[in-house]
Parts: sequence; structure tokens; C-alpha cells
Amino acid sequence: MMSMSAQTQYPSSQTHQDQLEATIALLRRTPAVLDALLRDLPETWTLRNEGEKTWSAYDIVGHLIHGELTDWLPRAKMILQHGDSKAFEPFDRFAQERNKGKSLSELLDEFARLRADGLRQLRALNLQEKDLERRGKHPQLGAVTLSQLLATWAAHDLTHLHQLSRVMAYQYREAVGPWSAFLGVMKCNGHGE
Ligand code: NI
Repeated sequence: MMSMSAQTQYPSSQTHQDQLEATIALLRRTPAVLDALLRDLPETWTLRNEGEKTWSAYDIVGHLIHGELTDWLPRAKMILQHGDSKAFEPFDRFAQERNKGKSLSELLDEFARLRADGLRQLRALNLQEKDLERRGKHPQLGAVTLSQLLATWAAHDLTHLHQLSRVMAYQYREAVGPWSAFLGVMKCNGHGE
């Protein structure tokens, strides 16, 4: 059980830099989480999706790779360089199609390598409070701060871990028989993709 102080700490006295430390701690962990869950797992779990135009575990890892290459750090650097004078490039949510032909093990390795590189670069930026408050321009959302972008990087990992759990559970929707009625994950519409 959590102590009262642990429950009441956030977010009252947190600086953007404190939050960045928490963000990095989460971001560092995601490749290992995916690796532990997915590597060498039967394809029932890793290659099946929820129907036409939906994603499998394999697709989700591919999508996370694309984010490392084109979304998070490139956008952070754009905010630092251009502020809100230039909008980000729109993110291609279906770019993972281009990974076909690679094995899931290769994708897990690639994601781990890209994430480690990205976090080294993020550390090297040595971001200060005033940097984290800088604004950029999102093509749909408008004004966003660097702090919000970096928090979203971590929350985006969690959104796809959530999705991953749902996609995997879907493969057992019949296997569990009547118990599906008690399994919230079988009824979750919380993530659109
Ligand atoms: Ni996403």
C-alpha cells in the first residue's frame, strides 16, 4: 500500500525538470518490458490483430520505432530551434507497414537501440526549466510546450502497452468461454487504433 505522502506528492511541488526525470525513467524501461513480454512468444500472440486494418503486437513495436525516428526527439529539437514559428511534420501513423520482412526480434532490438540513443541525446540537451516551457506548434493541436511533448512521449508508450494488452487478450476471446464477461480487457475501447 502507498503511504499518504506518496499519494499526495504529485503534482503540487513538481518542477518540469523533476517530471523529466520521471519521464526518462519510464522511457528507459519500455524496451525491456516489450522484450520480456514478446520475444520468442508464439505468433498467436505477436502477429494476430483485432480484425481488418487493426494492429498486431508486431505492428505496435514497428509504430514505436517510427516514433523514435520521426516524432519525439526530432520535434523536441524543432521546438528548441524554431519555437512555434514552424509546425511539426504530421506523424505517419501507418509507417510501420514499411517494416514488413523484419522479424519481431529484429524490431525489438532496433527499438531498444533507438530508444537508448534517443535518451542519450535527450540527456545531452541538458534541458532547463525555461527550455521545458518553450512552445512549439503541433499541426492539429496548436501550441504545445516541450514539457508536454516529453510527457506525451512517455504516456504514448503506456497507451501502446495498454493497446498491446488488449490486442493480445483479444486472441483468447473465445478460448476463455463465458469468462469473457468478467474480463474488462475484452471490452476496452480506450484506444482507437
Ligand atoms: Ni501511437
